[in-house]
Amino acid sequence: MGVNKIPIFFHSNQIEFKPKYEWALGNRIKHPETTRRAETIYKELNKSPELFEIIEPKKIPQKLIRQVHSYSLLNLYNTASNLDEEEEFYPSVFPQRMNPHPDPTNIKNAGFYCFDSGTPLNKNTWGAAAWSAACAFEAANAITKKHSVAYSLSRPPGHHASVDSYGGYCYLNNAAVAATHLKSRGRVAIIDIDFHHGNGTQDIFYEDGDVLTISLHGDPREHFPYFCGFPSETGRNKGEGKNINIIVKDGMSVDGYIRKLKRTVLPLVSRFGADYLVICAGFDTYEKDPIGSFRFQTDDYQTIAKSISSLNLPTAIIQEGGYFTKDLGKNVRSFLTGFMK
Ligand code: OKP
Ligand code: ZN
Repeated sequence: MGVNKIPIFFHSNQIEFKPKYEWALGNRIKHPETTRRAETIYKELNKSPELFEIIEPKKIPQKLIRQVHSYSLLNLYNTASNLDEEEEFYPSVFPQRMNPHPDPTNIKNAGFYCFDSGTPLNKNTWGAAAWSAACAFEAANAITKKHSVAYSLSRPPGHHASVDSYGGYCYLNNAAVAATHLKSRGRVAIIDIDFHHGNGTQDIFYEDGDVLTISLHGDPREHFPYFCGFPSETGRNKGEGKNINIIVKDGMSVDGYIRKLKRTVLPLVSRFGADYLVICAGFDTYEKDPIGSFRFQTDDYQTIAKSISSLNLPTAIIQEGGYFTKDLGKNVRSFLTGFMK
C-alpha cells in the first residue's frame, strides 16, 4: 500500500489537563502521564511536514461516545467539570459493584466508576479526554476514505477505560471509539502493543464477534492492571475465541516479540478476515521506560511497524502509553515511518 503522508490528529485542548499525582503503592509520585508527552510527539512530527500532516479534529459525534461508554460515566466526567480550578479528585473507596448505580452528579461517588488511584478527575479531564477520543474518531474515519494509515495523537490514553469505568490514566477508550466507528463498515482487529494489558478494550468487545482484540503485554502477576490479561480470557458468547492475551516476559527484546507477532498475532488477524486494523500504540515497551520492563530500542518500533504493515490493512494508530518523554517523539516517528513506502 503506497503511503506518502500520514495524517496526524491532535487538538491543543488535550494539554489543558494536567494530572498532578499518582498514588503508587502508598507513595505519592509525580504523575507520569504529563502534557510534555503529547508536546514532544507533536514537536517531533511537526519537523517533517513532508511526511506528516497535522490536522485538528472536529468535535466527536456524541452518539459515537455513547455507543462505547455508559451515560453515568459521561455524567460523572461532566460533574468533574464543575470542580474548582486546583481541585483534583481521587476516590479512596472502590466498591465491588454490589449496589445500584450511585448518583454520578456527586463527585464523591467517583470511586464506583474508577478502579485505581492514579487517575484523577479535575475540571479539564472531560475536555481533554473528549478531544483525545475525537482524534481517534478522525483517524478511523480517515482510513475509510483516502488514507491507508492515520495516527491519533491521543492523550490522555484510553485502553484501560471500559464501558462504565476508568483507570490506568484512561477515561475514554479511544481505540474502542475508532473500532466502533469502523465496525459499521467491516470487521475490525485491534492489536494492543502497549506494555500493559488493554483491559478496557478487552471488556468492551468481550462478547463481540465482529471485533478481534489481541493484547501483548507484561505479566499481569507483576504489572498493572494485575487482575486480568491472562491467556485464559478468550471472550464470551459471540465473542468466544475473539480475545487473545499474550504474556511477554520482562526484559524481552524485539526479536522474540516479532516472532510472537509473526507466528501468532498476524495469522490470527488474517484468519479473522479483518477489513480494518486499529493499533493501540504504547511506547512504554522502550528500554528506558520508567514503568514498563521490556527492552525495545527506537529502531525496533520501525521493525514492529513493518511486520504489522505486512497485513496490508487500512490502519488507525492510536497513541497509548510511553513515559520516557525525552525519546517518545523519536519512538513514535520510528513506528510511523515503518508504515511508509
Ligand atoms: C497506562 B498505560 C507505577 C504504577 C502503575 C498504572 C500504570 C498505567 C499505565 N508506579 N500505574 O497502559 O500506559
Ligand atoms: Zn502502558
